[in-house]
Amino acid sequence: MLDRINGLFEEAKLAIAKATTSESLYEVKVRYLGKQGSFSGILKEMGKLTPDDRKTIGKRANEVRDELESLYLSKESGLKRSELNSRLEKERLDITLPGEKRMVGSDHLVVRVTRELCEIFGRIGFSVRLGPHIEKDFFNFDALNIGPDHASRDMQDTFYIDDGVERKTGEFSPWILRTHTSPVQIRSMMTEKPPLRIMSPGGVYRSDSDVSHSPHFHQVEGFVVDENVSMADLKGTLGFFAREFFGSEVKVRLRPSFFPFVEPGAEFDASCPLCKQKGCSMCKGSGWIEIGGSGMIHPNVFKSAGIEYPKYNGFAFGMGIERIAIVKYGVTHIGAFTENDTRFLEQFRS
Ligand code: FA5
Repeated sequence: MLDRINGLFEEAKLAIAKATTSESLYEVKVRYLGKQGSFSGILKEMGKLTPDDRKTIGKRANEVRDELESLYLSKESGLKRSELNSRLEKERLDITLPGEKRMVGSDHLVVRVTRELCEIFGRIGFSVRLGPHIEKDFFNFDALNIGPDHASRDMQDTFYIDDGVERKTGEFSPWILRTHTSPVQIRSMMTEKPPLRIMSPGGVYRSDSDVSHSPHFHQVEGFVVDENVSMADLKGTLGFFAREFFGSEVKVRLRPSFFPFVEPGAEFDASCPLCKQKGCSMCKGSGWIEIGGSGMIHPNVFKSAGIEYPKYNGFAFGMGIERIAIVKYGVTHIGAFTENDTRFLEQFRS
């Protein structure tokens, strides 16, 4: 047994000397000195020895174990030190190098203008409601007095969502991407009681694309439902918005126009804030810039939404957020809003 102990001692010393990492060294320790290791195996057999042999062999076994333990500890501290040194070498930092500049994000121009609009209209008592982008044709068209044959229902203008139902040619899915923010008028009138003074900003979608039209753009809707609301209230509200948003000298004019959900209907223009009506490329020399649509809410809209008309009446307006941002910040093409060129976005850091 003494020979086996001495043999194992030599073997373990060699294994300790050969270990190159603290992990492989630990494996050596487990193999020779662990509970299930070679030395423990031998020590378990000591019971079979005579008392004299047990004394001599036990003494030698203890010496060998103590010596291996101390060899292990000194090798372990050497390996750990050199592992730490090589890790520090790899992680060496040259604190004299110039730092990396961190890019800080900023609000997108559409978000910034939307916030501005909420703040401006908030000052005259409008509160914000949001509507779903995936909308039912009832809210986007029918309830807004847009009949089944109206051109805006055409596939050329509206993105229909395939609901998996087979239909005859010319029949469309009732699910669409909303083409304007006006469905929020219906949703609000159906769930809230007048007086209402609501604005609703958000994304809208149309099958439309050129330098001034984008398939996904943003609108803000505004509407008031109360007793004795007049066209003068509409014009006063739009004038307040135009002065607050574009500048104190800006005027607003209404031009008769048609939208099925208002009667009378009007497009509204702002006097060009860039050239102060002297004539420039933005207003194409006319001195006026088209901003959006507006009018007195049509009785059929009140009927669909369950509002008691003529006890209550009201006005509504809607405008393109990119459109007013283009005018105020001199953006040259609508694509700049979606290209995400950081040189464009960085100009609107607030
Ligand atoms: C409407 O969408 C009406 N819902 C507005 C309205 C509300 C009228 C309430 C009356 C009462 P229109 O289709 O004209 O109207 O769009 C309103 C504004 O959205 C336009 O003046 C324009 O600024 C913007 N717009 C329309 N199409 C696009 C497009 N494809 N890309 C970017 N902006 C657009």
